[in-house]
Amino acid sequence: MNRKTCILIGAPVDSGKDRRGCLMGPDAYRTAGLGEALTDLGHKLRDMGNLTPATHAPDLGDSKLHRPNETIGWTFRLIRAAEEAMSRGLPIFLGGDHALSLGSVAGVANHAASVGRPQFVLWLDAHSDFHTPETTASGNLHGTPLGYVTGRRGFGGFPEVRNPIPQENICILGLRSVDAAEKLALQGTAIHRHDMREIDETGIARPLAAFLQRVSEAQGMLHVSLDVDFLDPMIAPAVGTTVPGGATIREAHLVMEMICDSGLMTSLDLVELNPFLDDRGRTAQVMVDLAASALGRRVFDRPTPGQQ
Ligand code: B3U
Ligand code: MN
Ligand code: MN
Repeated sequence: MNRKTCILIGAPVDSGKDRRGCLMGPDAYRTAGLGEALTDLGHKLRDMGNLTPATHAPDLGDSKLHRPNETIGWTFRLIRAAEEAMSRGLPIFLGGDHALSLGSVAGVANHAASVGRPQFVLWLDAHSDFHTPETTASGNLHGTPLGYVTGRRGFGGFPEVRNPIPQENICILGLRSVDAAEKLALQGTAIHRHDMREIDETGIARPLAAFLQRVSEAQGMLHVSLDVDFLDPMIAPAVGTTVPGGATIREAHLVMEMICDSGLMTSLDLVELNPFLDDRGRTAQVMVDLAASALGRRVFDRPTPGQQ
């Protein structure tokens, strides 16, 4: 693993859904030792502290959406933070709920376009997060980031998406809760999507290796967005939307080790951790350990079979 400059960007976004608590996420990751884990691996570390949203109109509760203006403020702020960080190192966005990825992904995509490389996105999540403000039934904007960054319509008031992610550059792993409207919309796209049934049938390495191969062939930049609910709630209970039947600790570490071996990851989101729901910090610790695996921690150094 070559040494990187890891840039921690605290993004205590809590406007993407009703239940509060994700705003404590960035400090829980720091408390669980994320910084030390990365420096122990030989990386340089810069911690930008916790951001605040750009100035925005007040949320008056008159929308079917939950706190849209605050999320708009966060999106403006995070696009800028992502663009700035990408030219200096590998940003790690410490969520915050998944609404933070409207900004982180749109921002890294702007950077990729500016250096003439294609942007790819690996979405590790129980959900597909492909709604728009028009299709969401819950009004929770944490269910919309993939809709936004692929350039779906209906995001009035949000920053314009200057560099939409091509659908075929996205891979979702871990799906087991997809709303009817999202399913219909997804089926008409080229987004690569793998549900838990497929993971049970083929193993998690196969679809991931195929995706990493495509990123590598295209000399792409790779953003990884890790939602706590990708994991099974037995190992990661600190999330508002637990869905049984998620990835095991072994599957999740394998994913991270393969990402590390590929050398392709250029940015990372850690999202949806709600420390208020945690059990003595164990979910925060699992997320820190997974980030460490993605950045080089392993038992013995050896390449993933089939990836040499
Ligand atoms: N698709 C549902 C549920 C959901 C999406 N993301 C999370 N939950 N975490 C929705 O509300 O849009
Ligand atoms: Mn999500
Ligand atoms: Mn989710």
